[in-house]
Amino acid sequence: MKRIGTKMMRLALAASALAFSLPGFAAVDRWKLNMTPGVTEVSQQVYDIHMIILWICVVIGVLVFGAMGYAIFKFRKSKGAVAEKWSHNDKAEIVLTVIPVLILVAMAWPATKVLINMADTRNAEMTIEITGYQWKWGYRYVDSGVSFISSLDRQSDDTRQLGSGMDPKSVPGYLLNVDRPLVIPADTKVRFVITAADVIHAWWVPALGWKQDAIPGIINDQWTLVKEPGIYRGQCAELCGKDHGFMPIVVEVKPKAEFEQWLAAQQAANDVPAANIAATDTAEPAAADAAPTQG
Ligand SMILES: [Cu+2]
Repeated sequence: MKRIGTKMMRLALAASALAFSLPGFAAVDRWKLNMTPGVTEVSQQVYDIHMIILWICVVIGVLVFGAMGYAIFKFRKSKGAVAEKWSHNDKAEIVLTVIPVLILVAMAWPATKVLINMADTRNAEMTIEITGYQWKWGYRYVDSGVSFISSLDRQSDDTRQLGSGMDPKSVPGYLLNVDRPLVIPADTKVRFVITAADVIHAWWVPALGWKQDAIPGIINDQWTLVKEPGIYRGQCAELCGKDHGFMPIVVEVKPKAEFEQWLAAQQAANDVPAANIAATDTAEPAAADAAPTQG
């Protein structure tokens, strides 16, 4: 048991050393154990709630374990302590029920407020449809008809093949880059409608503060508003088959004007009437060796 534990520990350390030693990804802090505050108002609210609840738990933990420790050391048998005989105390039961209920309500109140805000996709300025496939993401800009597939970048994909002879350390952003990132405008409320074409996936970019299941036959929605341009990364977060670990997400947030230029260029390159795009999207073939139902 101990040997397995040590082995697992070594594997985990090796994996994290590899993940965090990538050139160009120095921003990933090796010892950052806490949640990220993210880059949106929602992600900041989620972070704030996480911190409030964490500190409430710390205070409760200190009080409970402190009282336990005190009782254990102060009233030990070797010091001549004798257990008192009592079975019931109404006052204690009421106090110990009411206090936790009040704490729970105090925590649920702000959490529910953030959840309601997260679910409010009204007044979005644009809509993007996200479709999960084994093992890539489809993006469709509903208002303009632009659509494309975003898969693991070629260099990572070649390198990861068994016996490729290529060194993952030499690939910048190994397994984190895609061939075509999702591009969204800064300072714009973007609504996402999220679904899947084969099995359950989940679209997750931690900096946006939420994770949403992509389920065949069901459309979930979410929204974001990123103030600052930048590149934000994520992963499929629902085990979806053998290449689940090879369908990263890259979101590129461009200044509004630059985004408009980009979109116009895509429209010109796509040159497909909007009606046809939906049809080509769903015609995306699922891999034959896909896991049948497991999400
Ligand atoms: Cu997936």
